[in-house]
Amino acid sequence: MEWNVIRLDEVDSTNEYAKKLIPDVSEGTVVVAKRQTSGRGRKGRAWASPEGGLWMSVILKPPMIDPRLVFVGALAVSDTLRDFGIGAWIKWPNDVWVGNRKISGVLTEVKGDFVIMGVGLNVNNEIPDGLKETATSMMEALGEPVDIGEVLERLLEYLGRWYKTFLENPPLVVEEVRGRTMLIGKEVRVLLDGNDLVGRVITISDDGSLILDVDGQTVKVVYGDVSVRIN
Ligand code: BT5
Repeated sequence: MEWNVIRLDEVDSTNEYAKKLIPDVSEGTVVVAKRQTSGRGRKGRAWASPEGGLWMSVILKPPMIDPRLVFVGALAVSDTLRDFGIGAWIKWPNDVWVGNRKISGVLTEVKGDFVIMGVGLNVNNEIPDGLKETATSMMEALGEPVDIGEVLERLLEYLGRWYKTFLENPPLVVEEVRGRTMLIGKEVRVLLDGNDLVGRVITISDDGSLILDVDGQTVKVVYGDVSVRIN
């Protein structure tokens, strides 16, 4: 993949900025900002984006819109972290965690034939007060700051590779996520709108959904706005 990087000092959200470029833009355009004034997670939740973190969106035009695309982002982040000596695991469907703290989140959005894949990764940024118990950064994990340019370069390299794998063979991407999640076998609570599911994770199926055992019944949770808590 040929990446074409647009660098901004400040923006509301790189995903919003990227969306405005569509459709007059080519696949592989990347928007990176030093800080976001209203970075977003799923469902309009706020994403803390102070200076020092990596906040970016890549514009893709896959032949099909597929929820498994979000795994491409999570796998690329986890590979990048590994290169810096940080062991991370993927929390289905869109998070990357180091131990019991979130270090990165992926937000994919669709506009027309395009997918905007937003990736937020805490690098050298300060973790805001309200998130100190639940979030971490590369700097915190390593005890020293890292070269954010190098992080971006690695991340784009891995995004390109995993995107290629996704295009050729999506189940292979899922297989890799399965191997990098700590959820399998765990008791979890899946927060669905208004009705939580509690069960044991059996696996992540090839189509990308989470398969749970809920009181002896097999339940399939499709990627959507669900959060998983380890019980
Ligand atoms: C996500 O949402 O994890 C997706 C985050 C995507 C952010 C990127 S940054 C570049 C691009 N532009 C954007 O505007 N967004 C994307 P979700 O699964 O809904 O998780 C949101 C939750 O994560 C919040 O409710 C907080 O609890 C937590 N959180 C917020 N900021 C965080 C941070 N910097 N580090 C770790 N956790 C954070």
